[in-house]
Amino acid sequence: MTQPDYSLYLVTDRSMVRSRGLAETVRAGIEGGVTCVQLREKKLETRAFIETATELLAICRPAGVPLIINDRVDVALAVGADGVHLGQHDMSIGTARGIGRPDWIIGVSAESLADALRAEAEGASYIGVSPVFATPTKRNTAPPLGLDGLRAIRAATTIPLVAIGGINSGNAREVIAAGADGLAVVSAIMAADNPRDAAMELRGHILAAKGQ
Ligand code: TZP
Ligand code: MG
Repeated sequence: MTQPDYSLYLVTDRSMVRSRGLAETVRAGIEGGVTCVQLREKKLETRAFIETATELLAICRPAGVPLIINDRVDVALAVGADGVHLGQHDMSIGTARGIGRPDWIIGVSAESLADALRAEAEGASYIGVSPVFATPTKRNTAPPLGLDGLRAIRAATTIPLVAIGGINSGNAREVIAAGADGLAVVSAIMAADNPRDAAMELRGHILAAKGQ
């Protein structure tokens, strides 16, 4: 299977989208160049979660953009999503691989070099390096790893790295230069006045930093 394109990875947050709605924000992001979407819901009940995932899949799939579900393996299975993203306290990679489709993308958040090494050894598809910078979007994160922490994880691992936490168009290039294969953003697109333009700007920085 060819590697998914993780380069501009949108993580959803419905609290940021105001009246335009979650699905329309995701659609605009994809129009602007988002290459991968993670549906992240911390408060939604199961039925509404599945309805939202179904709605996003109808937008992502025709665009060739993978839809990954945060934490909820059951929701990913129910809707036929492309994989799951697991935190350090969520289901283990091995358990999720045993339940999910053989071709599932399974991403794992790593808050340290040790987490990253373990995720790779356990068969993660990619590592979410979390957080690179401090961010108001998520409370209770581990201390920021910084660009040095990202470089250290890049030097010690071979699978794709997706950097998250405080990433925006002002620091996008340096995060790619430090070894990230992709940039995961929440507020830079979800809270933007124009999510399509915000995604286009980020995409431009990513392509420039990768020399493409
Ligand atoms: N995981 C680690 S940091 C974070 C998540 C979900 C939030 C990142 O949000 P933002 O707005 O892109 O800084
Ligand atoms: Mg989780």
